[in-house]
Amino acid sequence: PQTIYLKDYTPTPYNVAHVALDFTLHPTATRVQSRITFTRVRAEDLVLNGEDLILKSLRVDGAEVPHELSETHLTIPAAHLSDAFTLEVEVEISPQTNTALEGLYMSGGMYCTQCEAEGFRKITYMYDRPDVMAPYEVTIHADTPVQLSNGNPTAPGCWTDPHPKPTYLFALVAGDLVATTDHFTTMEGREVTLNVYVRPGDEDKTDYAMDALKRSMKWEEDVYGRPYDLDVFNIVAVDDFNMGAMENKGLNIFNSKYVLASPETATDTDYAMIEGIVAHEYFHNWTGNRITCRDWFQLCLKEGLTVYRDQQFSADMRSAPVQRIKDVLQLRARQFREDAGPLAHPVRPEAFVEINNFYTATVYEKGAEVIGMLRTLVGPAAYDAALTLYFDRHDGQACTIEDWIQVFEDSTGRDLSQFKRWYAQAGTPHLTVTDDFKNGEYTLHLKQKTKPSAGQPDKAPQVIPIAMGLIGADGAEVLPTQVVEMSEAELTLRYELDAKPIPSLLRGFSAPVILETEQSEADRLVLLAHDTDPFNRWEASTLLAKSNLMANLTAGSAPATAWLDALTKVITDDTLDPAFRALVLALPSEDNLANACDAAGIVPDPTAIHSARKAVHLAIAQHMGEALPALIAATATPGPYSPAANDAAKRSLRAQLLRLQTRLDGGTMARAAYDAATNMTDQLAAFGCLLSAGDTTVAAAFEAQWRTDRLVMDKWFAMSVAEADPDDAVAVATALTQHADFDWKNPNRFRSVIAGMTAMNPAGFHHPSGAGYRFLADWLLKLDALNPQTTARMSTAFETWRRYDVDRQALIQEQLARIATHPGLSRDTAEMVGRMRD
Ligand code: HT7
Ligand code: ZN
Repeated sequence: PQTIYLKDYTPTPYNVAHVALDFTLHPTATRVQSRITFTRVRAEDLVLNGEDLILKSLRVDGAEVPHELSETHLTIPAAHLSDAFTLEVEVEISPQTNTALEGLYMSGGMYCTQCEAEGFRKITYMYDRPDVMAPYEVTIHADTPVQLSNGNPTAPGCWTDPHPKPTYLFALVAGDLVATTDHFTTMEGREVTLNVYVRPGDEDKTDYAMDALKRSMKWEEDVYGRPYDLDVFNIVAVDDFNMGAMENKGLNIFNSKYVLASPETATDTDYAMIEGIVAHEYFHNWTGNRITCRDWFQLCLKEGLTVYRDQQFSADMRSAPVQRIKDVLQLRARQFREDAGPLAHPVRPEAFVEINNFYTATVYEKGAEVIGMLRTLVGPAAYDAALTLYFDRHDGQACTIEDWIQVFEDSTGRDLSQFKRWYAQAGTPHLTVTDDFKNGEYTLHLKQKTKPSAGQPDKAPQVIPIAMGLIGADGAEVLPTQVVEMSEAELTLRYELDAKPIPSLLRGFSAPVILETEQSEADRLVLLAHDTDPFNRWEASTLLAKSNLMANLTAGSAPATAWLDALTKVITDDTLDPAFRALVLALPSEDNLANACDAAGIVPDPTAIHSARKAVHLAIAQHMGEALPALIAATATPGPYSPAANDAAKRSLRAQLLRLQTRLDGGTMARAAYDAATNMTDQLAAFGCLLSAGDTTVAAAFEAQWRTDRLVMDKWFAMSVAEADPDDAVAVATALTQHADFDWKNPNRFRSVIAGMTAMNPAGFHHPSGAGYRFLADWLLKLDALNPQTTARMSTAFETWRRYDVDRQALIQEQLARIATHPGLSRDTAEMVGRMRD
């Protein structure tokens, strides 16, 4: 397969002035007529993308012309083209047999599209690349009640999108859909009709998505000064979808999981995800759609910035410190993991085989961290000014990271050439800090180093903004937060002080680095109790939890009483946000501990990690013992369910406490909570507790109650595997794959069972028998033939294989080799497996 390089970027020899598309929809024989107006830039052949298309007719300015077809391209020789011409093409495609869910496909009897990154080429012949932008006119002929496309409607089935857009933002939906409708008046006075389209029967689950949309529209006006620009904004929920959602201009298409919510069927986490993803897709209208990417190497230009903006939005809608802690938990779980393994790549990659493989945590989440650092470095006012310049200067353009950085350089006068290394160097920098106190001088010595990664043996120092403060041994703040910029490999900071303080470094996690200090447990206990920065209070608690878990794992030690006391103090402190307390109570994940072992030079044993985590959890439960029932009672949320942060916070603490209580009473209180639950958050929390306690009836009861609800059943499938005893996990997962409702072609259902094992039951997945690895490989090979994108994404469960013992390594290698040599393996999966094996 061909590798595409950033350095090879060349503009097209023709521009596209206008695109008109006429669809006659049919499940297996859809006709697409296109009328595309081109203007010449260079006299070269016209080479357009096109895959899985049956060409029916082709004319240039009304005349037949010679042309060549390959599996992937249509070529018309330059000799038959003039300065300006219209290409008319008719093709036939088969949405029903399109199982890859890219291009035009069918989901539950409905037609829908997914064109990012390169799906438009499965609809008709076109320059399928983001730097070719044009206005679109679309006509849809279909016997469906609803037909939608981008832009504004002009007649039934007819749509005009005046804003030039690349192919990846094209969308079409047709089917039996019902809309919830509302309105928003923009800051410019534009009356916008808002619709959330769902399948009949789901219309009572759209309120929250609509509410989140209106709040997003208002927030973006208030905070970024950017209004919406069409008369209609449509959201459609689709059951079969490879990712979370898609920001098509004026017609966002969503995985139904991120639209549909009712108190009975969706958890607080689901509500928060819906809010964040609705906002994310809406914010793309400015950061992605109006200003798009010149090429796919610049993906972080739109994704990093849009993730950063949706995180800002969620922080404003909920608790900012809690949001930050959750974002960092995600970053460490997904992006640090990626950066530490064979799939590490820069935020702006320089080469790819299949671009779908680069919709990664590094591009999205590290990309967002890079924006956050930029804002910290220049300050909030300069950030706002730079963003205004970015929107003014680049509206309607396809841009690069260089354009983005230039805007900051021009608006602040700063030289950001070194900062650009954050986009170019893969790997997480390690920041090692030592300190000393002598003769009234406190010295902090900082060193940064990034490990080599594929193709990058030597890394240069990066600009690291370090937000820091100093705390006295009595807990009083000696130095309030200040931002120190580190740009060299080493930095020494000096402070005149009366006594040695405790440093509180990287407040708010001001840079995506791994901080290595020699901080004592005693100092961590002071920070946990007194740090003025909530992020670092939580960080202290997580480091204490980790060291206690590691001590149990390596030496069988019982958790330190001082830590258990401190934990109890935080948990019982009702002046603290319950959501914060819940985060403090949550133990580091098993994967996180495996990584901690690896970092400490210990080969992780997933079985032992699972046991150590259980032992420490039990010790916490025993320590809090009698206090638990009262604490649980104090988290009650009387009155009707509200997804708002306050109530959700209490439920999240309640769930953690109930887990602890279950370790003591074997599930008595969880059973009562399950029976009394009136919302899915409480029901699912109690369900998990009961499964973990070995309850033999609750799974069937839950299933019987929710059999007809697709999204709730996804939770049932996932939870059933996640809570299985590691020795039984493969058998449980295998049995679930034989369940009548295991529709493996549906990505949500597939992920429920497969990731329920790989991500949520690591001790089961890494079972010494190798059965977990075989199970994953079997299912990846089965899915690959139908849906390469989701298969490739899920193959990353193997990315940490080098951490493990030689026996496990050999077992994983065997499965990776089996996948790699499978006849007909997709380009997507071949690239991922190849990179993991290198
Ligand atoms: N920009 C979108 C990314 C995307 C995608 C979405 C659905 C299916 C396949 C996809 N490939 C790429 C989603 C986003 O980041 O907002
Ligand atoms: Zn996005």
